[in-house]
Amino acid sequence: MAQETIFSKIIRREIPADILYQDELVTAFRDINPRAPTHILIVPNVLIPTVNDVEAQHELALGRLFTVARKLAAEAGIAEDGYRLIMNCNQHGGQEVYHIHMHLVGGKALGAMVA
Ligand code: IU
Repeated sequence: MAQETIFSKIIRREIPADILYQDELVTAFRDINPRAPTHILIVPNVLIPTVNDVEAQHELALGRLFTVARKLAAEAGIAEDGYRLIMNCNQHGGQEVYHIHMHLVGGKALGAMVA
């Protein structure tokens, strides 16, 4: 059984977070340490520690990350200018919280990828 992180407590609303969206599959909240004017985390409600742990049964929730990202980008007014979606995996990927999450980052020119 994977170890829960603080994100599970946010999803269950046991600790405060600026939650922008929640449904039966995913939760989106503002990153506590924003790296851009818009920095939102979109997470599956079920605990999946890393992308290496993704299985076919997760496809619905992981697909929902994208439809919610699209909706929140539009609501933030950054859809047309553009934004970046990021998922970090393990140590070399810079992952700090082991409950997979999509970063929605925008509101300024981010420049070319990568790293
Ligand atoms: P990473 O992809 O695991 O490196 O990103 C973790 C993010 O979670 C990072 O941007 C943190 O600022 C953010 N975060 C948060 O928003 N709230 C928290 O309670 C914790 C981390 I812990």
